[in-house]
Amino acid sequence: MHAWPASEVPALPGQGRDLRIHDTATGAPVTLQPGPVARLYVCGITPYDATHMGHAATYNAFDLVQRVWLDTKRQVHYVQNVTDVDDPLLERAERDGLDWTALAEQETKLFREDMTALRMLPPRHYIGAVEAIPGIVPLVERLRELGAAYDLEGDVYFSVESDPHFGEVSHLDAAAMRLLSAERGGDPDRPGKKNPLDPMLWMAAREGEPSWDGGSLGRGRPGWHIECVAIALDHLGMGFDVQGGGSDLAFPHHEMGASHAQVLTGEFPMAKAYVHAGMVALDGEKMSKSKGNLVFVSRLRRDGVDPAAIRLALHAHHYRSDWEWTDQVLRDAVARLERWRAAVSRPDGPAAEDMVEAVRAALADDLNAPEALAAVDRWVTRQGEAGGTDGSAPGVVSRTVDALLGVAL
Ligand code: 5CA
Ligand code: ZN
Repeated sequence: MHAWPASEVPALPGQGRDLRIHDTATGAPVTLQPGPVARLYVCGITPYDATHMGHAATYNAFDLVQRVWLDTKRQVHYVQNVTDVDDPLLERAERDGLDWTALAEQETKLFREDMTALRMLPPRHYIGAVEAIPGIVPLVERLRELGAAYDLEGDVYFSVESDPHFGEVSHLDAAAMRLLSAERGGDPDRPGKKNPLDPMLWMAAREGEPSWDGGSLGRGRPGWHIECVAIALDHLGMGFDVQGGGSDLAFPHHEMGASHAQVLTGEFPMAKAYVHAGMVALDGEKMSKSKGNLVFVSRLRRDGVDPAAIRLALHAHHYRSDWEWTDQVLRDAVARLERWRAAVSRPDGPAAEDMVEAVRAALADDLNAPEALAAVDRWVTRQGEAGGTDGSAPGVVSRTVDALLGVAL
């Protein structure tokens, strides 16, 4: 699949800083020291509806991860998937009388447009579940050979007990795991499973549903977790730097994915850090496609909202906190964007080196974007109060905001 065009990232004076980021698996911050090419996998959308502010907030967090790394003169190998066949997509297509492939294509196209407008850096590999099937089948076959998978009425399940490290991503107790498994695509109540938490690796073809040749597995379609494992291992290999997504993916998705990969390779862990963004809510409830309480990026754009203001609205919240989207959040961002634009259009200002360092320090410290905004605000205020004599400062501010925050002034 093709991704979307990259906006240019200006180089900044001085030295970038290594990223220290909260790792869900250890429950503590970890300072990542990737090689010359940092490796990032972020779970992509299930394309049955348009990009809402919750998605945008999650992708915003991982865009910042890349920008911090790029500022250290590293390259970033970024991979993202598209879950372009799964139950929710098929159900929505059925409900709306649409062809499921057409629905997936249409929503993926809109996602690309939203990401481009928001200046989110594109993945180097953008891979659909359907195109990954030839790589998924051998992994499921291998798990079976290893005794880590079993058949149930033609479907193939992964046995969580085959991984001694199972549970080490999300650290939940059995009751919580069971509850979340039922809520998030699992089937803990299906009779005949070895462990209620065991997730499906391969679903045998169902009447009226799409299916593919699965070799010794028979016709069917892939489970959700193995999709991301196959794509991540194919393009990044084991031990990549960050696996990311919203906090709703910690269990079961990232936990199960880690287990699949660890049993397959005998290595541990799959990712050096598991990074999770908080949930964005509207009217007190998590924004979700299934609930329908959504504010769409594309809708705001159609209403004439500047994507740079949307970006600033996202940055105004720490990525790990759960927060509420309100009209006030957007109004504040629009006002900040106006202030910043007015400031950088003046011919000079106070020296900006401290501001650059403050933005760098804030982002390198667990992506503290609100603090980065405050640092830029302080420069803008100083300029407003006392003017300045440095003719290069407005340009430096503009480039910093572009390179580190993805906002074009
Ligand atoms: N295709 C899978 C991942 S492999 C999936 O979860 N797709 S999704 O479309 O449901 O979500 C895409 C990303 O947005 C995920 O990282 C998810 O955690 C995140 N996300 C979904 N809803 C919210 C929300 N309300 N707030 C923040 N992030 C969200
Ligand atoms: Zn995923």
